[in-house]
Amino acid sequence: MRIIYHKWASGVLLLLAVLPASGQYASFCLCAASQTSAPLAHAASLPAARACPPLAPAAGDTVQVATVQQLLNAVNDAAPGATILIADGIYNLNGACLSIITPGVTLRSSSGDREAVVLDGNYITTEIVQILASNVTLGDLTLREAAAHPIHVMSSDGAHTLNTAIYNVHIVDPGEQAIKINPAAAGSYTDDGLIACSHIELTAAGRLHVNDCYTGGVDAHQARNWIVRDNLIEGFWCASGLSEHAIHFWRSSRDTVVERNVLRNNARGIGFGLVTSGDGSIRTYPDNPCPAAGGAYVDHYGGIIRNNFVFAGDSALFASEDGFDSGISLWQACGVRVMHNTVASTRAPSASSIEWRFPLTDVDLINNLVTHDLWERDNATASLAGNLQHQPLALFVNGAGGDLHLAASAAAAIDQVAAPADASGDIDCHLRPLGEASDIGADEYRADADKVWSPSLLILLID
Ligand SMILES: [Ca+2]
Ligand SMILES: [Ca+2]
Repeated sequence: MRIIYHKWASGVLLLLAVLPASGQYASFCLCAASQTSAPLAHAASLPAARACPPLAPAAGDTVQVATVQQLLNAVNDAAPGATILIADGIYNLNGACLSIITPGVTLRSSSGDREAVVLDGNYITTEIVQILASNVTLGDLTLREAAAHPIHVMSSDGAHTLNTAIYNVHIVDPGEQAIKINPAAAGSYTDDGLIACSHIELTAAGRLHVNDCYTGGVDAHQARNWIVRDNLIEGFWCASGLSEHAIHFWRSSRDTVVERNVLRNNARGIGFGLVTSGDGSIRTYPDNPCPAAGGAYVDHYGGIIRNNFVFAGDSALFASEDGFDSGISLWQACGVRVMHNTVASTRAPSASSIEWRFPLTDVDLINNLVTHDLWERDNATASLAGNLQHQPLALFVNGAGGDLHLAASAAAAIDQVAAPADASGDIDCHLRPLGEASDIGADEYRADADKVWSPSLLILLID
């Protein structure tokens, strides 16, 4: 096990991340080095420091590839545990699909620069990477223009697919959903995955290639224990039709953690659950995680949504058929905790900033800050504390542009609440509380936020 500490400016050492020997990044880190990839035009809206250290150097069996054919051969012939290092360049797949059926395979750029290795489907390749084995890692890559799902995580007959890690990946213009997570065989599931530090986007050019608005960011069915953190996901909407969410776990998924993501200009931000009937596609859990349901169908069990920025401000999104629908939606979601999120839009959503819907939905909604409605629908239940709704964009550093950090003048939100123990760090990994009390929403205000994190890292290795 590797433990990373970060040296705080004051000299205090904070526990940042605990990395299991498998390389899977745990979620309870407070923070680590900032992202090093190319700056984005709207970088100001991103957290000041994210829990995104570089992947550890490749170890063990490694294979270097520099052509599409070498890449295909390496994937098809990989030994368990092998790392495939891809040389910088653009790889026009022209129909080829990388189907990983060997456990423990890592597919990553040799340089570590995710923008320097582009696997391009050119809308000819349907799925760029299929993951059908456990302990597979994709890292430091760009995947663009898949005709269907650029990444498809699936179980196989008689075997679960566990511990998928998708880390520092840039996905551009998926023809369908960017990351699809599916049980492809009855009784076998795709659990315990991680999607982190990645940028997933649908651009105006890519939007023209989406059919019947079958698109979205991350879409998971019957999946358990996934962590989706520190990602930027943007642009998932259609001129006609309602896009899937930027992040959606449903069809009896369970215990998803969604944290510190920045979601911009998506028709729907985060969704736990959607439907009230499994339609024959039901995963049951023997420990009965929602006794109140009495055995009736639940579309998402448990889980945490915390410290996310969800923003909509694109006039083209608002002008589209369905507009900006909702920031966070809990539909037939039993036992979810929704804490310290900020949802802001420059115009009213079609539905709500945050909503909880259907009788088996039972939500803890704590210390969230939104510009429009918190909406209880169709006999759902919520335990509400510390939330602020109908707030002006003036509370934020740049409310019109989507930097949802609190402005110094945001007295309505600053030092107003106590944070729950399971929301002790904010979207920038600032520990709560700063000042006299914790602040409402995803940002804990700090006047000198840029100076909090020293660039020096102290790394301790403990076997
Ligand atoms: Ca405070
Ligand atoms: Ca902060």
